[in-house]
Amino acid sequence: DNTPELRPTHPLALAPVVAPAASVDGFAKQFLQNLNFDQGVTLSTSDVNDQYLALAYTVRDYLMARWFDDRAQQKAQQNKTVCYLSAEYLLGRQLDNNLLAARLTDIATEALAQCGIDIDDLRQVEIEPGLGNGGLGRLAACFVDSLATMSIPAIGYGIRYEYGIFRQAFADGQQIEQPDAWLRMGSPWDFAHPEAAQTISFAGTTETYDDEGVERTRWVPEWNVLAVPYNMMVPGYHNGRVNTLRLWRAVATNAFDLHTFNSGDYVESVRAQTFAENISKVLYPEDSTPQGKELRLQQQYFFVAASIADFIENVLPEDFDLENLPERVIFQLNDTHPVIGVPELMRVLVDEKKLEWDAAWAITQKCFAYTCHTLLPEALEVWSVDLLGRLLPRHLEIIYRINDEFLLEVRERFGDDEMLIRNMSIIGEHPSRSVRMAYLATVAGSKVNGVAELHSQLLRDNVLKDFATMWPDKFTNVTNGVTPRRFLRLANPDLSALITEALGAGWTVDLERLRGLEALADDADFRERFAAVKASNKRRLSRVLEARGETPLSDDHLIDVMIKRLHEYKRQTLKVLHIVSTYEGIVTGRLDVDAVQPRTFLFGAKAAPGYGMAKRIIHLINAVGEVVSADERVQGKLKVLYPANYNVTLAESIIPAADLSEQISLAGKEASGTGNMKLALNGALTIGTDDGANVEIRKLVGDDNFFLFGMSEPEVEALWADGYRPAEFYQRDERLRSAIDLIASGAFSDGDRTVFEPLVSNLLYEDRFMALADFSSYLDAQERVDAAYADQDGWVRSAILNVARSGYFSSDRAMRDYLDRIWHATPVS
Ligand code: GPU
Repeated sequence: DNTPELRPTHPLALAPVVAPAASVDGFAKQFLQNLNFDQGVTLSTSDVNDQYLALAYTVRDYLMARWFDDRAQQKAQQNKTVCYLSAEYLLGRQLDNNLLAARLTDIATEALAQCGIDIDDLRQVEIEPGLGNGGLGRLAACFVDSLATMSIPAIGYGIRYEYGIFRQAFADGQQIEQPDAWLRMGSPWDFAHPEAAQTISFAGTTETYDDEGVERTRWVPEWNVLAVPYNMMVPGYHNGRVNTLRLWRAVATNAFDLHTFNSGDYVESVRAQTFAENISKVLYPEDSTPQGKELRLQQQYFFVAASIADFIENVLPEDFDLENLPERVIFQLNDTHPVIGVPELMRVLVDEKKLEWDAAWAITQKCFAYTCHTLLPEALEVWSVDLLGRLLPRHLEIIYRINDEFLLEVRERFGDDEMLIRNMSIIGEHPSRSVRMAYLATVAGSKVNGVAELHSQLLRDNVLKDFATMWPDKFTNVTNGVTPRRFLRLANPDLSALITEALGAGWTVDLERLRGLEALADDADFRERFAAVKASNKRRLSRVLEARGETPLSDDHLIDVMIKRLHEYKRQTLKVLHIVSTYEGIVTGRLDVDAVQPRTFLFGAKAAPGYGMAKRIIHLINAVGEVVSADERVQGKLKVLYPANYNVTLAESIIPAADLSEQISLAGKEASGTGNMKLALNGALTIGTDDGANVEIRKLVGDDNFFLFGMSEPEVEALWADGYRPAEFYQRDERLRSAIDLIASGAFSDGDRTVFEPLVSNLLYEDRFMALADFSSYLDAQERVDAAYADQDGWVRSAILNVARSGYFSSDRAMRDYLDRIWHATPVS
């Protein structure tokens, strides 16, 4: 489809777009052509980055024809499209995923080999696009993978940050942040479409005007920027589909400097362009703790306004009647970050398309659905009315009107209960006037979902209780999932091969088939092979760590893994207390050394740069690690490893090698967790609290194959209500006292007692996340782990059962649940 208006006559121009031949020769030819004509080098003068880029372009070339096809087909079929709106996509490396999806892995490997190149060398060159912080961003990446694999017409919309999540380094055990210049070496997986740019406006005023006898409002903005889309292809697995991830980059408009910064100073005005371009410059590195910064609101509005306009103008047919919009689109709000899209769609419908308010509101309510990802009060995003009104004056007016009408509805339903009105209002008054984005999303959305059963229940019972009373049917659950392509098939090739041998190949798109492994858990030969895979994954991880300058793993160690963002509620501190206690127990002779299994504690975690306590915890982990790893008295027994800059790429090496998965958040705090799923799926046993999706993991894998500990959520509530005094636990529990005293004594800070004092006194006198209350239960569970690991046969059996029973946690299943319960979209035929 080469633009028919051009009336081409050349036969090539009339022919359909075809991919290069799917053969070693076809691949080699395209690769060399890209190397020569895109990279401008010959094979002999090329370096490894040239080769990597040419390889990536080649894979892209294969996907391109399918991507054109899918666009054309979606346009023709006019199916309902899922528009996933997310400020974060934590994609991880693209090369292997795309080779796998397009069945090109073997062809590419051989074609490159025949060019004298080892494809493994090129794999290492790719810098992963880290356009997200953690679970929420990675979830979005899993979802777009599953949507493509299930042939659902879907577009992922987001921001093309120039700098993704910072690179973490350690200096003297403390985190330092370095900018993530991921675009520096080229960006072969996305391509710009400047012709489809959108102009996005900000600030200014609103005014009313007479529109042929009708009074209307319009926004007179003060400045604007261009949103330039970059498409990334999202190939489905072995189904020939390619969906789109459309990420927006901010570019100054030509008029930008002239309009607003017309100082007559040419150099100043060019410099002022960077103001506009700052919008997509950097990802905010706070996970679950929004900062309320103006630039962040600019980012949110920027990408959401561009996405909505893009969908209406470029995906819908020209003459589309917007009354029918809900039949063609569902905008899924990935947490509150894109919620400003609600008043934006209202503004487009009412101010621009001139629909009546009520009609526009009816449409808007059907077009949005909201996923909440948290229970922490500090994670619920609010925007100050001052700031929002300054940056988006028309949107604030619209929000006020939405709120007025909503509160009328509340009064009609519940009477003039002023307390209730204050509690439910989209506008909060204390400590200062602000817009509660979660409430706006709840009022506007057709559905509101939590991300695990417990989480959805707590949303209904606590955080959004009044709304759930008002609209019980609005609330639903969709338990998270993870893509088995990346996190099993690619990350764990040996286990994948073993599974395929046992069950056939279909499991990659039908993960419940893993159930077939249950029977094999009792097969000694299969257990042996499963154990051999785990051992080989540990050796592979060891090589990866060595290449990063870390100490290698010891063969016989239990690999105990805690990989997730550093956050007090996730309780890395509780993990440290266990390590310190075990260390102290061995050194003082309190513990029977033979009962303690040799263990390596492996951490991966970044802390938000401004989160002081989290950074102190990192420092403590590293300090404890250094002392423990160097102490001859525990040599061969205990080791602590904390490789810097944990990211998706490193996760792909750690997860397949893990024996034990630490999921130890305080019950009621972790919305779901998704690392817990990835680890169970790769045969790690979980030690965990009854929190988030742990609850469902435990139910599925069975109590015998899961180490449960700690208070339940109702017990947590009861202890709080009772008045929680952590120091009492310290007084009562000798093991706890010894561990804390050792940290306080300066044993891990060269005798300096001040270094970790804030951390220790926080634990003793505040301990918001009740690490001390769960400590003894946790240690007991760890003793059960040691005993279980001593029985290798039993352990491997449990590990196999974990794999066999984790099929439910495929993001394909999560997509089916979204489709059934919320989206009601169907696959393209
Ligand atoms: N999550 Br809110 C984030 O990663 N970032 C956030 O800003 C917020 C939530 C996580 C939850 O903490 C985690 O429990 C969940 O599994 C994940 O989102 C995906 O739903």
